[in-house]
Amino acid sequence: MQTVLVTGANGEIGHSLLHALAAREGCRVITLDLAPLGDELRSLVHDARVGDVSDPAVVAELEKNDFTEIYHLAALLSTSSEKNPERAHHVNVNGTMGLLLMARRIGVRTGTAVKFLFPSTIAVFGMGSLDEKNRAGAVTEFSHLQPTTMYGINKVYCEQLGSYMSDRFGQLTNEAGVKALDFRALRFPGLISATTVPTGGTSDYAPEMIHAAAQGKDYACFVRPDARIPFMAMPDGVKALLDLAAAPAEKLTQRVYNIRAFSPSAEEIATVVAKAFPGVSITYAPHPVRQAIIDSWCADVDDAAARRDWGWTPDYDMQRAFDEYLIPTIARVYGG
Ligand code: AKB
Repeated sequence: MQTVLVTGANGEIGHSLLHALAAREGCRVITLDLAPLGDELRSLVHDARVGDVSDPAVVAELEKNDFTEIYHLAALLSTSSEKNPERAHHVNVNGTMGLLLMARRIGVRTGTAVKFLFPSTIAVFGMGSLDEKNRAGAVTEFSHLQPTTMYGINKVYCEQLGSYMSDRFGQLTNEAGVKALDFRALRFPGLISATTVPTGGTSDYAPEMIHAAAQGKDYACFVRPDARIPFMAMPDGVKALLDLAAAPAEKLTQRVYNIRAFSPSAEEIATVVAKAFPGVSITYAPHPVRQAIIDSWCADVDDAAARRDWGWTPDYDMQRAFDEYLIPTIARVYGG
């Protein structure tokens, strides 16, 4: 029996991940979120805790469990973090540090390395100008790491913190020489779910546009038509997390991996959405702060390392994501 912790379980990734974990044999899932889980999600898990991941008392209670895997999804996303940078730092950095230390202590106690799955982001990249962004194209894990947002800074730091604690601090702790902590991170592009709408992110224009159109509502997009970042359908995001968690440690040549599926401009997304849901109007009203964030993120990432080391490949390109996942599922969600 594996005991798995999912923090931020009420968020978009959490919703889909909990369904996938519920289908796994021999898996006891404990969740943590600031808000109680809805009835449907509650029925999928063993124990649903309500609390703040950055609260040491909450972490002390969690620590009584012998977790084998932790999916640390709780975070303030990019737009929310710009509105409240101090809170973002507290949750995104201190919350992660507290959980990493907890995971390490559990690994020491149980003699089994705790796998710590960390969703990082394309927000760790920082392009100095649009020209630099266009010239850079698909960036590797190791270049352009000059984030311009609090969220990006928090995430790139936590990638390094988790790697440090696994590679140095983590392995020194068990008498038997067993590694206590096995940190693995994925740099997610914008994720698009057919069943939930995100809040507080800057890649939100794509899912907002699709969900608005599916309800017959017009949409004013908060970035320019030429804005381009990579995106991915949510089932691929969850698949990537589970595949990276399952990958044999000896196959992994790095702790942090880029992943991607497709990289359309806002206008290319709008064209597909307008065709799928005719009659809605999509206009552009760029928001200066959010546009600057998108301009600072890369146009695409190079995910060759993930493909090579653990066989990453997305199931959904843009066409398939819309035709076989987003349009049919969203139409059902909104009843027609
Ligand atoms: C955000 O927009 O903040 C997130 C992300 C790309 O990490 N969706």
